[in-house]
Amino acid sequence: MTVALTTSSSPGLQWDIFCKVVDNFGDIGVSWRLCADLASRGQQVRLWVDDASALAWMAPQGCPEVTVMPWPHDYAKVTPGDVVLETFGCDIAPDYIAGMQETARATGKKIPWINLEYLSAEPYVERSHGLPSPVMSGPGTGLTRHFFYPGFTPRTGGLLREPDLLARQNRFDRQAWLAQQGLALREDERLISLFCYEPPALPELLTQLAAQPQPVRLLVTSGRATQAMHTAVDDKNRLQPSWNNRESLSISYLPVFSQHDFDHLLWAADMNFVRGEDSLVRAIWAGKPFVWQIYPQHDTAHHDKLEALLETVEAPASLRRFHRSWNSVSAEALETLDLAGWTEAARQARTRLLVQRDLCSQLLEFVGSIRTWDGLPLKKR
Ligand code: TRH
Repeated sequence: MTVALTTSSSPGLQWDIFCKVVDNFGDIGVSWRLCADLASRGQQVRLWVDDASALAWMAPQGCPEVTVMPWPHDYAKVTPGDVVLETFGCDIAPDYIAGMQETARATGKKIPWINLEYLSAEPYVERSHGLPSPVMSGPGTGLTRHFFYPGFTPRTGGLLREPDLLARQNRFDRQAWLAQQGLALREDERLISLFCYEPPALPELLTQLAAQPQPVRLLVTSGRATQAMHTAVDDKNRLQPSWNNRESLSISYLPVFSQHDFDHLLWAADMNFVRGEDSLVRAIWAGKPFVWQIYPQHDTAHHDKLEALLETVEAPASLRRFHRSWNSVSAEALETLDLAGWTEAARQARTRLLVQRDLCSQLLEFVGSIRTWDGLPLKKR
């Protein structure tokens, strides 16, 4: 069942958003973008997070309507917000849930409680989006959680896309931004950004890039991608010292960027290698050809997830083969890069998905519909 959406929105509500950082930057990255997006639409947000350290570089300017709060916390002293959202089933503290229960008892109204799920293009997303799940045990017994699934079709919750994203993109001055980063390029140099885990095919990619007729500059993001690149380059230098003799490949190692500058990197490059969840969406909005390294799961469930995404973006056959090798789904040699051939598909996928309503608009509407059913006023208490 899909919950019917009304056209009402929820102006000026207090949101409590919970985030547990499991590993990497996706949990906090998605949570922060959501908080900032909600704030830009007149909502007040408290982000309860167990490790806020990445925000120092990801969002150094903060956001006026978003307050970052520590988790754990003494929730007995906290009045729950008008909306509660847990990201990726992160299990809100029982004491906080007890406070939600208290509010329900005192007012006879339940606080909308949303579980924001992981992004996938698989068919189950349409079936599961919006489903209510009554809580049967623990301090929340009798309350109802609602599942909100991001996705790529109109019957899903959509993708994060800030109202000013396209205007920012239109204003973007590539040359000025590259100069600001101290990236002096050769005129005919092609730019490829690299944000990845440790893809076994990385040495193969380097061989391919070093053999390109046109010079390539690889912009390697900080952290795991940089470590993986150092290892791959060291190995190549040891085993095949002449691998880049033509010097057509040069490598720049980047500092950590704010999320805004991370977007700029994807807009500046001619092609982007991305990973995880948030950077995939940003690569789609960049409208440049991209290769996705999916977050690996032990049971290989990510294989189906990868195929679903490739189908959704209508990736050309060669790009699909490239993805399978890059993600170790197949043992085939890496397909030859085809920037020209893959560019049109990336542009078309972006155009198709821009028609879809963005995640925040849909979430506001969804919360509005839950509040209406439960007899809560649309306006702030
Ligand atoms: O870091 P990730 O691999 O996160 C992953 C995935 O989300 C995965 O699905 C999840 O299960 C796992 O975490 C726990 O990739 P992702 O999702 O793209 O998040 C990276 C964030 O880091 C994104 O918001 C962009 C941001 N970023 C910057 O802001 N500056 C930078 O310099 C870089 C490299 C990234």
